[in-house]
Amino acid sequence: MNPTAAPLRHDWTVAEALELFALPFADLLYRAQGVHRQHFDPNAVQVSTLLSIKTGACPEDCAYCPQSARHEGEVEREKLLAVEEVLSAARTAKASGASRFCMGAAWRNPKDRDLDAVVAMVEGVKALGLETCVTLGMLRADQAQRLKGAGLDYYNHNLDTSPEFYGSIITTRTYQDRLDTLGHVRSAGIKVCSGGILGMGESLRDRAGMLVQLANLPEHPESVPINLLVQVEGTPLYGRDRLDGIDFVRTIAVARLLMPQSFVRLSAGRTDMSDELQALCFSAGANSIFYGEKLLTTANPDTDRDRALFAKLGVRALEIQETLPEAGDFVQEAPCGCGAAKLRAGA
Ligand code: SAM
Ligand code: DTB
Ligand code: SF4
Repeated sequence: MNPTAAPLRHDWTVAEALELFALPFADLLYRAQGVHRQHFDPNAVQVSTLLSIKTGACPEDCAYCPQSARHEGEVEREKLLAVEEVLSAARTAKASGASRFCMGAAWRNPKDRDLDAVVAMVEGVKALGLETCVTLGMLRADQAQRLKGAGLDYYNHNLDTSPEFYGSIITTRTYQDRLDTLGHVRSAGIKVCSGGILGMGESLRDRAGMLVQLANLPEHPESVPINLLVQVEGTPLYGRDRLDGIDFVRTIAVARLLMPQSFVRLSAGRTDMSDELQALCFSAGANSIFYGEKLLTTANPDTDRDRALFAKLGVRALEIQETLPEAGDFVQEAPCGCGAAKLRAGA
């Protein structure tokens, strides 16, 4: 993007990442924002909307997840939605100002007949003029190729944490399984969305370790979701100590420094964050959010609150105006007249 910027690195060490984490907060933010400004408009945020297309009854044992059949707190199960239901939700998301529609399924991996339906969903959502993302669990190489053929833009598959801490959170699939899926997605030519969760009881070294794993992939993921654990009653991680907000912002800043050209998504957990904490995250280099009142099964901030936050910060929603011909009406001037824009009022 920026020819004067330092070349991207794929040889980060955990020790180097820890040195960045240890910087005085103002110095870390200054450096992260400097790198952010080399590659991105600092006042523009990419906006995605999520839909759970198949909910609950998941055979995996991810300790954070309310959709695991192994936890008492499992959410109410729903079978795979009909294609038309998904497209109707995608139309609503588009009308509300999202530029990307992400569909999530509580599967260990998709069966080939499930993929027939997902292919139809991806084609339909794409035809609406939205970018498409799916998160379906582990993929084989041929399944990734099929999704690419359907026009899929992004595949979300998180590393979740460091290799060392991983075994205390998930035992039913390995870290290497996750890396293999990311390899299939990349080889198929689909953009990679991969990040993790903070606040699960991991150490600072684990946070550094996770970011180093992501940054040292052969190519940086185009999108890096940083989730704050949403604590759901009945899941094994319910009641863990809450992560300090400043530690969360530091992780966003280090993600920005290690992966300068990636979109860093301030992902799950915003409902529990103040506007001030979210503003710090944007200042540290976060430039993507989930927009809409539900994540997969848990709450996300009200759209009114997000529109007010964007307006207060002079932030505009990115991308739809670049990717969609009719997107000119998506943004409007912020009330201060400073030229910043906000999500369309009344959406
Ligand atoms: N089943 C597929 C999988 O695990 O790859 C796709 C759906 S899964 C819900 C997608 C991601 O959501 C997980 O990898 C995890 O990072 C995130 N997630 C799930 N539950 C969460 C929670 N309670 N808090 C924060 N993030 C969560
Ligand atoms: C990601 O990293 N976060 C999103 C998305 N990828 C699929 C999911 C968050 C889920 C939060 C818990 C829930 O709503 O069930
Ligand atoms: Fe299943 Fe995905 Fe939840 Fe793990 S994170 S239990 S794989 S839905």
